Amino acid sequence: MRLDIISIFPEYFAPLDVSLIGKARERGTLDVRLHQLRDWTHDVHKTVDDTPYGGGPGMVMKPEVWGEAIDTVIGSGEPRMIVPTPSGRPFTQELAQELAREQWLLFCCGRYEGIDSRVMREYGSRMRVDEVSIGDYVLAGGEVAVLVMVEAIGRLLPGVLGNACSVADDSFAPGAMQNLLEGPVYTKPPVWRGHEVPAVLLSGHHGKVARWRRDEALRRTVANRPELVAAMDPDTLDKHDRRLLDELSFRVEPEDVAN
Ligand code: 6GU
Repeated sequence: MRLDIISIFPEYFAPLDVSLIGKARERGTLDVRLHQLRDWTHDVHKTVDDTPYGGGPGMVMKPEVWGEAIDTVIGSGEPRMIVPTPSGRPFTQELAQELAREQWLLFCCGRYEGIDSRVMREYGSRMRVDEVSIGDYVLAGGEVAVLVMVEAIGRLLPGVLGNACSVADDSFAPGAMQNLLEGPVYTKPPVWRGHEVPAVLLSGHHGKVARWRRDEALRRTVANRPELVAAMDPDTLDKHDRRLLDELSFRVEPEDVAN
């Protein structure tokens, strides 16, 4: 996969040199190219922003600079363009999987109040452009959001993770334990500072381990993300699930209701 990133702070992307993503780049699975937006300015101050039309606080990134930068980076190609912004569509595991199937992604990092909207309009008529948010909070710029997205996408590329199963097992992977967060995990030693590993995990009883894991996943999801439990298809809840949810005082639609 080719991945271009245009930013006024390309230094933000130093973490892409290390770990899984760094290895993927060394192997050629990922071809990451960083670009300094200011290289496409023409004034001595290398100005990338200006005051917003209509007034209001902050500064808006100028369209001409972005246009020249994007034209040069893409040439006659048509990457999928991603613009990180808190006003974008949510970045989810599903979107990460969709983007991991693309051959070429271009990330355009805004700072200040964002990029002049005509840039997204202009390129939106030539290629797929998505404004994407990584969550309901405001960052100072899109760089960290792009790091998040590149890591989420990169680990899905064939051969990037050592263990193919660990991707399928992810909390939000379709077909994992549907809609449930992953429960707690343990390794050796069996007792650490007086804290024991749950005995069932040492029992070698695969059925009991699976049931215990589902219970823990349900408990954790009720505690941390109750809306995910509320959104579960009630038909996917067995008797044991229902009893556990009842113990946790989590209300679910009763079984066998005549429609
Ligand atoms: Cl993608 N950018 C910025 N600046 N803030 C954010 C965001 C993106 N996603 C959540 N907050």
